[in-house]
Amino acid sequence: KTGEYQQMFDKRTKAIVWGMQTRAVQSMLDFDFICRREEPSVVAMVYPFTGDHKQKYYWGHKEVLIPVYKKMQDAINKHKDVDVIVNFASLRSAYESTVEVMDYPQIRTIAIIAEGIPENMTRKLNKMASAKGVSIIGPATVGGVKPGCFKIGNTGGMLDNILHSKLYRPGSVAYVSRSGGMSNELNNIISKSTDGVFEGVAIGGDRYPGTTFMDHIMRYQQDPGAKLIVLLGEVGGTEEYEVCEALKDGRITKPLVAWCIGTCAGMFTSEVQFGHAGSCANSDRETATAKNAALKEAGAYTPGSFDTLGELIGSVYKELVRTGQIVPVEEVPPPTVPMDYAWARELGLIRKPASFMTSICDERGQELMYAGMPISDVLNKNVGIGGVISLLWFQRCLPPYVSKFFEMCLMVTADHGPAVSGAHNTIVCARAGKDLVSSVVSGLLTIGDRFGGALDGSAKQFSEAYDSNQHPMEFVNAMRKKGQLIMGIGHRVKSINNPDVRVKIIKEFVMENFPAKPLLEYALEVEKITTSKKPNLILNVDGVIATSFVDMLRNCGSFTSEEAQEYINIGAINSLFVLGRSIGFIGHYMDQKRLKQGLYRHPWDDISYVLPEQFN
Ligand code: Q5B
Repeated sequence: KTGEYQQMFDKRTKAIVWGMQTRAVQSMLDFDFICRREEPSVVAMVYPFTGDHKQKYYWGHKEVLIPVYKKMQDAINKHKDVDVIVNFASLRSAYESTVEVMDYPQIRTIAIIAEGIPENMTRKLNKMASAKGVSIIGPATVGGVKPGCFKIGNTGGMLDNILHSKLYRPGSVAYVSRSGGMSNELNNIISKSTDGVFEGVAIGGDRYPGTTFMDHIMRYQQDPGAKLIVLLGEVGGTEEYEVCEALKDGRITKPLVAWCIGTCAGMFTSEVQFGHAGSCANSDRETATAKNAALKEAGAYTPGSFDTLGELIGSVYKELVRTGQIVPVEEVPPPTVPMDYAWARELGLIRKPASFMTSICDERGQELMYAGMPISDVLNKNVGIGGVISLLWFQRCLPPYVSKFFEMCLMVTADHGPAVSGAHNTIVCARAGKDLVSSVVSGLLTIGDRFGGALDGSAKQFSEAYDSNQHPMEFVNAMRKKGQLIMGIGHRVKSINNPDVRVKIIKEFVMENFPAKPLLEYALEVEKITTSKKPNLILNVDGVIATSFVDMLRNCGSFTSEEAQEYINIGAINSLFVLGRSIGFIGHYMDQKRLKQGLYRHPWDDISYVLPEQFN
């Protein structure tokens, strides 16, 4: 309180923010911190879409927790010292939330940020506010700022801008504007030409703002801290004439620098609607030019154009200093606030080694890219699932026959009935009531050397034998001597008498389409030897895919021999079976659920109990 005059904001002003506007709240707290406030100005947030909880913010270098309430009533009851609401509600809910807030007598000021609130509703709000003695700033505004004391939401822009305009300590110039964007420009102009802003409010661009130019100018007139008043009006409306009256009848005695923007409207042949709902001249009186002339005539300082507004403010300020009405104070640098990581990085001030690297997919731009190919091209060029595999697994477009090979492998390995290890596990898991992911994963976990995961071993064993010029017979004997099974050879049910059609399909395709297939041919020689010993020791589906895969890597012309070997070494050859069989496992999961199959219990007669005898 200064005499009779009740300040709207001071160093102890406390606010509740309506809406989950975390950036705006952090911006308010950073402002408070550089203003050397003792406590944050935001004491609570209200957000009806979550339960009561706490939200973490920075207070300088430290972290603080600010409570978030579901209900405004709870926030108000817990924080009796709050008299400002910063209402970020959307245009649909701003009316209701403002009406609710006005029920609490402790609330003296409400800033309404939303644009587009219907004018009839704004007028109702204004009527209610005036009956209850509440000041509304807005709607359609960024808010306002009182340097050194309090800032509404995002006013003043980012911290570097706030520091640049010295909003962390009060100056002598109080301004009122319509536009939030232009209020930023005023902060800049005023800080350059004077000792800075004392207070600034953007009343908002709607036709019926909650508080008007006059409301704020009359506050500034009474406030001893405001030595010079700046009014930045605009085309549309007639309120500037009330300011003229107040200048003429002596209600405004402090020097007033005024300018209405939108003087260019006269250059257009028809009436122009500028950005704000209220910025359109409905008569000659509402033009910026007419209002500037009237303000000048009434005794306001008016520049020749907006370009010289700063100079004019500067010269009026200097006169006030010269006559001792303003005594500039010594500058004290504000405390430092750590810069946000994202902002510092954008400015190129810091660098940090990335925690992980990726080289196959980039989703950051406008369009998702698979290894450099926009997703729309992936579809327009019909690269198919084989093409997508080429891009995401190998970062390149492989020849069409390779894509076809991939797709065929996926098709033939997609399922092999419910009896195999993986499908069995998926079924048991689904019947135990588990979800899709758990059931499918349970099936996938069975893929290994014996079941479906022999591709890697097969690729390694056959290629090592082939590369070291081992005759197929030598290879078979050497493996037998080592007591090792040949990966990719043998099947539980398939044999030369009951051939595996899947193997035949892949073999024929590779023989016809691959430019060279030495490893597959080598494996077929091995098969001749193993099947001569036992008819089920055929080149199985794992073996035919694995050896063909290696032939593709080595001979399709898209890989160096080192790259081809790397894929074998890193265990990439199992990939086609894993992907293909996932299709079947998903099918089995759905099937069991659809068939409403209950919990599976293995029958006792199918278990041989071989317990130790000594306890019997
Ligand atoms: N013997 C697959 O064995 C099976 C030998 C061998 C040398 C071999 C076995 C094996 C290597 C791993 C492999 C992929 C366990 C299989 C798949 C997907 C599937 C599955 C489906 C689907 C079958 C009998 C005699 C013994 C052994 C000798 C056996 N394999 N010698 N190299 N590879 N293969 N797995 O019939 O002298 O009598 O002691 O481990 O490639 O998983 O449909 O079911 O799509 O889902 O149980 O197709 O071959 O034979 O172990 O009783 O052995 O043959 O040493 O000799 P069996 P065993 P001996 S495809």
